[in-house]
Amino acid sequence: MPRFSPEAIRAIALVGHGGAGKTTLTEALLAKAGAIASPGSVEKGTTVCDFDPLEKQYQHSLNASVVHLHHRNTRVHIVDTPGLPDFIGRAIGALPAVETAAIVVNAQNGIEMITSRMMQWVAKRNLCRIIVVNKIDAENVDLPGLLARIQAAFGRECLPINLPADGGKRVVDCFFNPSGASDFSSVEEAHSALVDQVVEVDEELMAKYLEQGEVAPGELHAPFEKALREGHLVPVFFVSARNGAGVAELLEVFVELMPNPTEGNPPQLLKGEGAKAEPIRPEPDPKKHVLAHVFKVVIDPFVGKIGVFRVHQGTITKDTQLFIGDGRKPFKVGHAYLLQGKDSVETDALVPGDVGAVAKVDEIHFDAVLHDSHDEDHIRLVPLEFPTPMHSLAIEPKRRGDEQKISETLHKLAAEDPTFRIEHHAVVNETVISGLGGPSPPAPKATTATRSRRAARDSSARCSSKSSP
Ligand SMILES: Nc1nc2c(ncn2[C@@H]2O[C@H](COP(=O)(O)OP(=O)(O)OP(=O)(O)O)[C@@H](O)[C@H]2O)c(=O)[nH]1
Ligand SMILES: [Mg+2]
Repeated sequence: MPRFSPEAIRAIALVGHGGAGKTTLTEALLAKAGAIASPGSVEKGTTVCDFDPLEKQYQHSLNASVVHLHHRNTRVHIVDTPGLPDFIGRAIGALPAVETAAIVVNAQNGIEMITSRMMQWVAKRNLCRIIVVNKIDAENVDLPGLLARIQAAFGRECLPINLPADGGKRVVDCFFNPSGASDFSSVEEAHSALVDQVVEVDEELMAKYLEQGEVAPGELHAPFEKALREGHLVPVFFVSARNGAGVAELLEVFVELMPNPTEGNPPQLLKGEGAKAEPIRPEPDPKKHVLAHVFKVVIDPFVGKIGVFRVHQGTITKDTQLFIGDGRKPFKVGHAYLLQGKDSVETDALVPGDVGAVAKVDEIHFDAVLHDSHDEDHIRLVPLEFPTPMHSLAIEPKRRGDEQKISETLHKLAAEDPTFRIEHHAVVNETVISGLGGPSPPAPKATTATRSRRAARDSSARCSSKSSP
């Protein structure tokens, strides 16, 4: 497998409300880049990302799923996240893995609850943002109205970087090659608005632009990245994951315009304890000591515990010895993997920007910092803010003696979901589980409680609903 320099890597999370089309779009991007032969469908349960039987049953993503593709000598890692509120902890948990969040908006439904909340969560984590309006092929969509609502809700910095044409069958580029007719608005005006916005972050370029009336596209790259980093520009991209309009162009934008690890905002890491903790800035340099962050854990019945991480500094190979957080006992990587949904592909090296995985490491846990030197301990991520679990269930074993089985299953769930909590109330000798999902979810949508109940049932447990804490 070819090695990529950090400059040739992009890491992008698709986030947004349930049903916006993130998994379908991931599928379309994988197919367009040739990573899969043809796009699967959520309805048929044939997508790379929704591989869990429950995801197929409910036709919703329940986990953050990682895939990668290659386009123009660039490796693009995509994290497809769940949009259902019950599983949103798994989407928030994945944000530290990427430079860019693509907030996918359903053109039919417009701005939804998770759209707005994601825009805030992502801005708080200092990620670069792009809004992707999907389903432009659908009937009765008001795209000019939606663009106006996006700008009213999230600011004038949300500017179209392409526009739909031929009734949503294709798109016209407004940045690289702005010419042609669009379904609404003007391509030339959209181009000028983008350039105006970008040059505002660079005084010298602004002066040149005012004097000459134009700047060469090459000169716009660095200020474009700066504008993204500072949240001064949020490009709005129109696409249809279903009919393919804009998919090739979106790949192009990911590779040409979205930040590589040297261009994005650095991850929010702290070194030291308590009040003495200070922000540190890892260098995305493959030659330095390793720093990586675990953003997802999977307990696989066959493979064991899988830690999915993002490399921020250094190079991880099969021979690397890694420490977990402040632990003193290192583990040897053995096999370094890239992920493609449920499949793992062994690779010889993971460098800054890469999203990779290790298997069979029992001590690995969500939010762990992995490093290869004692100088690099006492480093952790600025804590992620998760919604408070609002639903609790008291559970008890149906049969005496099953306590151990139930406890193991619950701890597996807690390892995988950062918002799932287990408490033992000693006075009444009661185990209470809490999560974001309500105890009686409307069919067919799955919730944390559904999974909890299912897991608990599998472990011969009986649940009784509790009032919210
Ligand atoms: N018409 C149309 N339908 C689409 C498009 N993209 C996705 N869909 C459909 O929208 C539904 C939801 O798509 P998903 O890809 O599962 O959406 P998601 O954002 O991954 O949803 P969650 O996993 O619940 O967060 C499915 O029925 C898709 O077939 C599109 O571009 N046009
Ligand atoms: Mg999905």
